[in-house]
Amino acid sequence: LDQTTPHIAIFPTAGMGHLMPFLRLAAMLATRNCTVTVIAAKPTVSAAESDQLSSFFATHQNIKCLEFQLLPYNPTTDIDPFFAQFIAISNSVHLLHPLLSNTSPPLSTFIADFTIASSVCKIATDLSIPTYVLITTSARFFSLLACHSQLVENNAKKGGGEGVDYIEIPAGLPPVPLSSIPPPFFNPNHYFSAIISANAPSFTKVNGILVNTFDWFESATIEVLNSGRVVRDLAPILPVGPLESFKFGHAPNLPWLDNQPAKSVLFISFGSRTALSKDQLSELGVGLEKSGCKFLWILKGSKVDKQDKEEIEEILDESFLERTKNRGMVMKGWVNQEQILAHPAIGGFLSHCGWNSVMEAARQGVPILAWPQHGDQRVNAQVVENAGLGSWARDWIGEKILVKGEEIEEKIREIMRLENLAKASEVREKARHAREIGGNSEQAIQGIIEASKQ
Ligand code: BUP
Repeated sequence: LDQTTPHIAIFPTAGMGHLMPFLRLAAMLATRNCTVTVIAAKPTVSAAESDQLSSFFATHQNIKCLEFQLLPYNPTTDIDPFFAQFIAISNSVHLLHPLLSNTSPPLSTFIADFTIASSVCKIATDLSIPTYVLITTSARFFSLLACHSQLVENNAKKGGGEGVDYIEIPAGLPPVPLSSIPPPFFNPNHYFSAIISANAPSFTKVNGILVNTFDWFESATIEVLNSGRVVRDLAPILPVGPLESFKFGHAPNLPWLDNQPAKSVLFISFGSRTALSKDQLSELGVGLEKSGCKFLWILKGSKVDKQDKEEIEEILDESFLERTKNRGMVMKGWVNQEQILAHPAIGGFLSHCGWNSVMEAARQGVPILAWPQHGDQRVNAQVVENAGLGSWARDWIGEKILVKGEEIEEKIREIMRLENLAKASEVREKARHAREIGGNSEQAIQGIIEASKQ
């Protein structure tokens, strides 16, 4: 075994929000003199995932792909297809053992998604190699996952949240509004909750918990988690973010954007899994039009892209498209989001606050107007606001309420103000320091590589 080039296996699970950070980490390790194998579970849920995997391996030929055919899983109930994939991967993961015990060179470290942490821990123990989990959400939301069983128990004692506005977190971390916690979190019969309870115990068994965040951005949370006071014997939290973007086959071809003045365009995307209702999309159009702001809007018509067949003109009013054609651009399909956020014309980001999007905006210094929808997004939106990267439109409560165009107009005007850019630039500088040689995030990555050589 060549002790100078460790062989690290990387295992993402389902959805772009989980795949992107793993591919980024894989590329970063490969450029830091590691042999890297990415385990790609097939079939994927979305076309975006399989396209991304193909283009990634085409442009990173030094990274090995281990195609992992999943056992068929046919849920009897109506279940979110991405959750179904987490379960399918969990059900198949034992089949990995023989594939990983014979690799050449032998594996030195295993880094996996937290949704399969327990099974991966067993394999890594058998192979006598260190295991890490990579957390694809904020350290703040992770603190809820880490003490899930305790929070569920406390909630049950308090009568299932009746009359409770805030959830207390151990060790003096600020309480979280109950309205920010996804309801399935407290429902032991829900897949989301079952996945957390099955895997949270391994947070004390792994060698480290990598989080795509940086010390400056979430310092208080990271410090408290690492004090051992939230969960006794919790593995060390290692902030490794913001993860660097990897090389792509081609640059975005957006001549319209290239011709816009610096920092004048609002970028709008609700991530890979959130489709707003048609009524809400139309109100967003009203808000955009009234604000007078230039915009680049990535439109999504359904949760899984394979079903997203409608044309832009079938989703948005044609007269809106006609009236705004000189100062706005609406697109469907996959764009390279981080490259767009890095574009000099982008001056704001209306975002659902998926955590990767937050880290990309931090890395590029783009102020966020947070319109979280579900899952971890409200907790992430609070982190964004606390760090000074943007503001959270708190009253826009997820999927249930129709937010009117006038309210959207006002918030858009606010986020495009110059003072927000100054604050976001400061965040960008802190993010860059974390990634420089000697910065906390870079040191954490180097620590994992060194530990893999032993
Ligand atoms: Br859509 C889209 N291009 O067109 P999040 C997304 N992305 O590069 P999500 C593109 O996918 P969860 C597109 O830059 C980010 O890296 C984006 O992850 C990229 O949101 C990733 O931001 C999306 O975490 O995940 O997918 O909604 O719901 O798990 O937060």
